Amino acid sequence: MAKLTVHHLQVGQGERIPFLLEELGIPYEVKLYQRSPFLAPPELKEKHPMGASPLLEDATSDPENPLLLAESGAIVEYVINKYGNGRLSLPPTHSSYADYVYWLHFSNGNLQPTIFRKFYARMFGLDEQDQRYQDTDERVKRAVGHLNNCLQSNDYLAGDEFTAADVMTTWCFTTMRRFMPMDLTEYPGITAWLKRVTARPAYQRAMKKCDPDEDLEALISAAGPPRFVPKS
Ligand SMILES: N[C@@H](CCC(=O)N[C@@H](CS)C(=O)NCC(=O)O)C(=O)O
Repeated sequence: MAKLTVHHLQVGQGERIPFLLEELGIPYEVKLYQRSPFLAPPELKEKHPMGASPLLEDATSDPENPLLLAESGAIVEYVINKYGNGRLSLPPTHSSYADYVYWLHFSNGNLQPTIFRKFYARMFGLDEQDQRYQDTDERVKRAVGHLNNCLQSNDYLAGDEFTAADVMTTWCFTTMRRFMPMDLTEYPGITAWLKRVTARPAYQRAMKKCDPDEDLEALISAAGPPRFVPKS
């Protein structure tokens, strides 16, 4: 049996891994870290050169010297292929394989960097009338609109089946909005998908373990959850 520990910085993308492990029915433990005040506390920074969450510790092969893996996308592929028998992924022979691979990588490779560019434009004081700010805003709308179009005609990102692409993307429209407010009223494909995905028992169980204080209704509402306020 796998001996897995997920290191999760609370209110963050680390929740993806417990969500995946719950879906796959793979046992794990979770070690929680609190933001200090916004970023990782020293204990998490010491664990890995990047000091970011999630981290997966796998003591299955060598309990004395467990493997430590960072990057949520890498962890998702590792778990699915090593312990999940490929479940929640689509094989190359599947007609939606290209869609699966595309959306699996879209959240970390495109959506998040696009949203953070706008976040920094605002943080560094660019006025909303500034063309450079407007360019970042236009690109966010393009990325979110693109995802919404996909979800207007499909139940899940890769088509009819729930896959790891949905696991990777969910937090971008739930917990991530605690840092990057985004109204989803104009994106009914995304809000309907959020309801479907977050109603899954695996998501509910994962969030109870990762962030029991989060208000799940607020996380999926079109208006979005309240801004994150660090504990003093
Ligand atoms: N691309 C990485 C990003 C990891 C990351 O930046 N995680 C955030 C949590 S949402 C973090 O740990 N931030 C704390 C810090 O950078 O100090 C992944 O997908 O795992």
